[in-house]
Amino acid sequence: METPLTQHIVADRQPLSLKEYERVGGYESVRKVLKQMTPSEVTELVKASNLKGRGGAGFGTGVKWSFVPMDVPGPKYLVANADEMEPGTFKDRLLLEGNPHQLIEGMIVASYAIQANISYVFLRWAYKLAAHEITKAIQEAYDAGYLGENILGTGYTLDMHLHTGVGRYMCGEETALLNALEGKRANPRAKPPFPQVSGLYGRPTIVNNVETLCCLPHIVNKGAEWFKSISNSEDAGTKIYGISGRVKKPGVWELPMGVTVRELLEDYAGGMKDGLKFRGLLPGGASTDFMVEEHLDVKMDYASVAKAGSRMGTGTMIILDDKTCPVGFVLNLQHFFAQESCGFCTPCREGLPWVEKILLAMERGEGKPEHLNILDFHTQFLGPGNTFCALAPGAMEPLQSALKYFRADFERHITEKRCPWKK
Ligand code: L3W
Repeated sequence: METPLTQHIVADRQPLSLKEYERVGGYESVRKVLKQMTPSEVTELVKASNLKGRGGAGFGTGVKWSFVPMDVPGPKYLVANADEMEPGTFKDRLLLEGNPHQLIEGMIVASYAIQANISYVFLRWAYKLAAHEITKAIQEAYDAGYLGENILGTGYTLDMHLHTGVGRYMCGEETALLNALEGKRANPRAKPPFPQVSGLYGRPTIVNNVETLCCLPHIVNKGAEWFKSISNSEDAGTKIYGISGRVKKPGVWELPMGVTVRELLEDYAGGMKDGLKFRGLLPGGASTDFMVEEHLDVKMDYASVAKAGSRMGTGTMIILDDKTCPVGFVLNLQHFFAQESCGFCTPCREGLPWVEKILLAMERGEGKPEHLNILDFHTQFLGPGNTFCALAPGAMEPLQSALKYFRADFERHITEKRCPWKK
């Protein structure tokens, strides 16, 4: 696949061996940063590139690194968040399976910038092929002297370990991930302090998403201005977008940041399957608000999607069609979130199963008029600021927007005492 970054995704998922990767410029950025740049110059370059975190929040990567206290003695850590478990999100998987050396290269650049000597790939349990490819690639990188002691004779040392999670969505939240890495229960921690200051074992730690780290070698090699120039919007770079749902050609594509929803849906995903009409979409995994027909010309970048009342999140859309019940669709998501709550804070632990129970009652034709008010209340009660982490507020985003855009469908379930989509 020809992409603006040319080797961001290897489409056939046949990862390059180290030798092949080097032949197309692999590990050049490691040579450059270790031999020609100071750590703070690398951080400044990434800041200037305007790279924003691709895991969902879109926080400035260079800004995040700049919070690491560089004058404090003792260990620092870099962690690649490869715990991709957001429903509908399958972009990091292709990078992990298809181009593991690119991730390792990006991790070396990031580790050097914050002067970490130990790094981890925290990988989703189910990603077996990725585990195999990363293990192989880490060993190749050690054998070639890109990892280990005195890398390329520069005196810089970096070790890298693969850690496989046990398959809990919660581990994707950076502080829960750090607890899991320490062998503790994966509850989130209170922030502040942010991991940049007190992370793994209480030490300064940077947690970056896989796609974010994979952008780094290209930024180092081609520069901050180049990275900004390949975008179609205020947000720099390319983005790996994805589409799932009943479209003609579901998939993932690396495209300039800021492609419109319509272009993605019609030009790349080939439009809706025959006989189906578009009703709405979740722009970035399940924990985002629905966008509808009026938003088709919105650019898929952080600011534009926020202006449309949602969040770009992971940039991998889930499409809702007219032959799928929106209540059942949201019920399915709430089942996932209720199951994945870590149970640490009461609103999330008790509230999500309650929401699921009400939606299930509606789907079974047992919905009551007061249920709509109860759901409305829960979207506030489980909203931002009322829970310990972003899991429950994220779960409320598809629900609150479904209640806004598809309210008549919820009402029909109650008045007709059945799901209108079921025969
Ligand atoms: C220092 C501050 N650092 C924020 C840092 C923070 C973190 C990053 C983002 O969740 C979202 C969530 C999911 N001083 C800081 C600061 N930081 N303020 O910036 O932080 P935050 O809190 O905005 O988000 P988060 O907790 O990291 C990420 C959403 O993404 N999501 C889920 C994605 C799931 C996957 C997956 O399965 N792989 O990516 C989709 O939308 O709901 O809102 O590093 O330390 N003042």
